[in-house]
Amino acid sequence: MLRRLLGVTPMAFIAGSAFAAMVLPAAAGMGQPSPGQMGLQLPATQVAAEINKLHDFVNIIIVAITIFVMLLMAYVMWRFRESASPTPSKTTHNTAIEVAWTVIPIAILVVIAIPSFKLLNLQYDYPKPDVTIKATAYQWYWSHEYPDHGGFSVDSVMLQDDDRQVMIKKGIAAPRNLAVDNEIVVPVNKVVHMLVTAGDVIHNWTVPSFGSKVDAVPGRVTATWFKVEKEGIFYGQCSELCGKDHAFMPIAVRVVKDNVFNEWAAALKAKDKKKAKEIIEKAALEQSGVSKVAETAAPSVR
Ligand SMILES: [Cu+2]
Repeated sequence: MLRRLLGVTPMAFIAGSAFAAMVLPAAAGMGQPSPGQMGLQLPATQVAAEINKLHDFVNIIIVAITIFVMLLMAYVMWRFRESASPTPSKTTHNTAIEVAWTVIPIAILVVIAIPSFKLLNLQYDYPKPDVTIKATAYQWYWSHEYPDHGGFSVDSVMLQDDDRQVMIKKGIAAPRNLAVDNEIVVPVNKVVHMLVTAGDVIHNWTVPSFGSKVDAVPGRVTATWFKVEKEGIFYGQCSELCGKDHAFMPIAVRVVKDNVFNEWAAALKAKDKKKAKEIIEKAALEQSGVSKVAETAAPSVR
């Protein structure tokens, strides 16, 4: 649609996209990408919010530097063209300018480094966990174990189209290449530590709206943490090229109220998979009204 509106040639599309990126508010999804999205997915954790802020801040600096260099080049080409300056200056050194073009870039890097280190500190300063989950990646699905809630584990395999239609008929959103058969569940506003490893090759546990992205390496345990501030469904994908089905091993995290999480965990601890599934479906149906509002409101939020 945007492509059709903005012009017929690729150049016009590129110019149009650049213009749109500058003037239109970013349209992003909460917990999943949205059509025509510009910018990052909407944040659901403090870490993701800080990542978005740093991204926007650095982008402003990049745009300002690019405009400055372009204007400077245009001015130099015009001011020192042959007809205006037939005998070129033989100047080779200018101490003031040389000091300026060394000191100013250093100052810009320091200005970027300060919020960047603050963000790194936030990401790696793990608060005390309320829930710990161990994620193991396999070719090509995820297994999540809850060691402090009875040690049960949940295997998540991507839903095929037929199975997605069954969910959609029930009124539960099941986006293509993102929906899985068994979602993992975490409580809202609780600190979750995600320990990540792999059983075969290197994968990567990523949920953009949480600001979480960590490699899953066989024989090693890496970690990330998140405290999700909103209920709903949050999707991510394996982000380390791992083989032919790399694009088809999504991660689906259902964020629910504390009591719903406890019921779900108790059901799985008692090996009652049917009841656990019913609890998730009930939560999904309750949340679907909420997520519809979030979807339509998304373009104007950022
Ligand atoms: Cu993978």
